Amino acid sequence: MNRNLIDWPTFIGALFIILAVSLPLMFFPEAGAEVINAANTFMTTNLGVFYILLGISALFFLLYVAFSKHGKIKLGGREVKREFNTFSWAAMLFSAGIGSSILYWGMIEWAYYYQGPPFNAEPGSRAAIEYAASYGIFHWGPVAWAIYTLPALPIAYFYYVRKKPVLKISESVRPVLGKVVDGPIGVLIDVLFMFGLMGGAGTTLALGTPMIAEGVSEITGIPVTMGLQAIIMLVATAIFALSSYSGLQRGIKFLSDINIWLALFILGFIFLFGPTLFIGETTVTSLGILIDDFFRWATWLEPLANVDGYENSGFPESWTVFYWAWWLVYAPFVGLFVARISRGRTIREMILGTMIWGTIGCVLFFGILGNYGMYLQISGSFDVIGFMNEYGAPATIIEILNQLPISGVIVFIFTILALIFLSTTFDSASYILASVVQKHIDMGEPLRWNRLFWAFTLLLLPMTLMFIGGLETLQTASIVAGFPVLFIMFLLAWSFIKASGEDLKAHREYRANVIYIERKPEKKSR
Ligand code: NM2
Repeated sequence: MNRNLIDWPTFIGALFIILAVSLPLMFFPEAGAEVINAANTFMTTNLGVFYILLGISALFFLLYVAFSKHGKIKLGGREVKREFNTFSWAAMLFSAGIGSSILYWGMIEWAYYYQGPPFNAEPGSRAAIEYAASYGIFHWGPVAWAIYTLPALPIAYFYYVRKKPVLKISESVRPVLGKVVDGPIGVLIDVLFMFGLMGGAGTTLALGTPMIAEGVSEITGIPVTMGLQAIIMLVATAIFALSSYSGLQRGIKFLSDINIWLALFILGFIFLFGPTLFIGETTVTSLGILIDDFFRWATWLEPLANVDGYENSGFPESWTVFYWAWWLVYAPFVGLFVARISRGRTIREMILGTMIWGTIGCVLFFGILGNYGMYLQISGSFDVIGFMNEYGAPATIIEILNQLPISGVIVFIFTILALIFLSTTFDSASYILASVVQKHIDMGEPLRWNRLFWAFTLLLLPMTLMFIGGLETLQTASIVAGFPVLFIMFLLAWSFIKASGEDLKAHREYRANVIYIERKPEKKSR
């Protein structure tokens, strides 16, 4: 065990902040839940505009970078080959950034919009149905993926072009903050990012566990209890701890590949054996609606509620702002991960690849899973909404699958898929948390005990909260944990432009299609 490699202030700082949040919640669950809910409401209502601006600016920023000369820079020297082929690369970035939540929301998000549509549409009306089919794709589409991709730019740039063997957020803002990052501010940036990620992971686990539990209960007949949910969390942890322990090339890549194949199977099956034509047509039509309404949705904050009989629906706060906050807390982590696997690509390939593959993947899930459920509702063959209002979302998801042929097999595969999807997010998260608390990782991998340690720590807060009966509180944890990350995003974007701009100035082969920036490896710091 090499203790010298560990960056103790960050390690202890992160642990401290997690305990500082978990312990009071453990001892004062009710008061704790109240404080968290109040903070959520305050943030989404009063600070929502910042999240909305972040989303749309991130999208334009990335498009600019991709098509400017910054986008031509290759990550790594002239001889460097791509470390992963495009399929594995796309599979890994999708599996890391997307977890079991896509199965949850992909199946059921439409049902919420159908009943509570945006823009004052009548619940259940034609307009509501159109929004229901397309708004989910918006919340998992290009803006969301732009939020994910932004941090990858400076991180990949410093890692592969400036050759600093440190995978840290604080390191990526050095061009802007200078030596300040070597002090407590640097530690604070890393700790806040880790805290945000834990909040986001909490939201994921709090949504995924009850759904997997419903699946297990459907297959085995065991009722859904807290005990069952706890066992599921432990099994998921065992899987992702093991995969993170075996590392990037073996464990993480292996699980991601199975994940994608199983997902393609489920999607293909529902598409072919469900209402194929309806699914196809509705998905395509939704894309049109989304493109047509894009700017309206991407900037909607409902300032004119109460004028002309418009009611305040709370839609932007509870959906768009919540989503952007959730993508935001995961973003530096996904950035670190995407950066790590993108050696040998150009910045443009990394940006467009992540945004395009990511969006296509999400469109497939929402188009197929969501429209299948919506078809059952509209055609009257299964009252999804009635069932959901009575038994809740997780049970409804499994019941929708039960309407398919060979539903036993499908529920089984779906449940396994949800478990693996959850694990592929958490294995990369613990891998990245471990990297962040090391001084350097020398192109290799972070220490094994360190990876295991963070795998189990990720479980701590959700597990305690579940036992005190507060998984709901955790479902919106991303929002509270995410606010500081907003500022970090801004620093990251600035820092990338500053550093790559300086290097490009010194660079001669200006007009080439791919720009190689050769620099000597920089010294390790901190
Ligand atoms: N995002 C993509 O729970 C998950 O699937 C991981 C969720 C941010 C909405 C991320």
